[in-house]
Amino acid sequence: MSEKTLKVEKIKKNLRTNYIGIKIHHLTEVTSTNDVAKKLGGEGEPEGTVVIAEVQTKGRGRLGRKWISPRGGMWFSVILRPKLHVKDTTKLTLMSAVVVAQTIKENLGLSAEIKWPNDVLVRGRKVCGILTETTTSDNGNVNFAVVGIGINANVDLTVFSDSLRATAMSLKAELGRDIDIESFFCALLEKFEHYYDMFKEGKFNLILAEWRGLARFLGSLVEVALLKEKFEGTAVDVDQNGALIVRLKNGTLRKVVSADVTLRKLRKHG
Ligand code: BT5
Repeated sequence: MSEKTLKVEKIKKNLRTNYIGIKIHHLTEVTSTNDVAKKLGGEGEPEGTVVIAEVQTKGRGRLGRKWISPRGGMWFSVILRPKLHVKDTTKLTLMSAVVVAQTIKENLGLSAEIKWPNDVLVRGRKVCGILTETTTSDNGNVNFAVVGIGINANVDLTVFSDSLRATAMSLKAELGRDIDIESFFCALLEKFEHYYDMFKEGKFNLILAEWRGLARFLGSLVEVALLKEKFEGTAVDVDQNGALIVRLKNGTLRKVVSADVTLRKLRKHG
């Protein structure tokens, strides 16, 4: 068992939010914070409750992929109770990507960018992944959502495999020093509440506008990998529901709801 490094008391003292993170379950080791948050959500924990762990033994990404979650990382889940149809779940992921990217920029001065749908990158390498899961009623309305966010905060990259080191980055490695975990986490939760309030006020279009500004890959040539198919095209935009719009070589537009996107050739800027 590892020791706890996150100081929840310090967070509680400094956190300026009304409901996000007012209740924090801080665990030494879990399978996945999303598992714990889903259980707590089912038991009626209030909106804004956060579950954070030092280590995850079965951290997961989309489609059952593994999320490597060693010590030093920020592995947490937020329970939300939005009025939302399940088909709009991606909106919460896009919102959370804006939250993480903006916090990295403002709190640490690094230039973070977003890759559709759920990655935050620093200098083209993944520092954060987001996994939003929901439980729904028969009509498809969301009972509650769990937004799981994994940030390679003070992760030592030597614990990653060679292949993961080629695509991943940590904030510590990028800065050459440990980040102040508690102050970063407070800033993140405050921003989360700000954007989630906007979301609940029906202002997703404003969040999407910010998302576009952070999504440097828009306008670039990408490869899109679906479960059973791959194709190339130019990433044009995201629509109101968070789907990616890709222009194929023959000029037709194709909408993608769930996929992996790899950058092929970056659009020339300026
Ligand atoms: C994701 O999936 O990026 C979503 C990751 C969500 C993690 C959080 S941590 C808190 C909560 N509890 C959980 O169990 N999950 C959430 P996806 O887009 O499918 O990307 C998965 C891929 O990212 C893997 O197949 C690896 O290639 C790569 N990967 C795994 N661990 C990584 C890490 N720590 N940093 C960067 N890349 C990683």
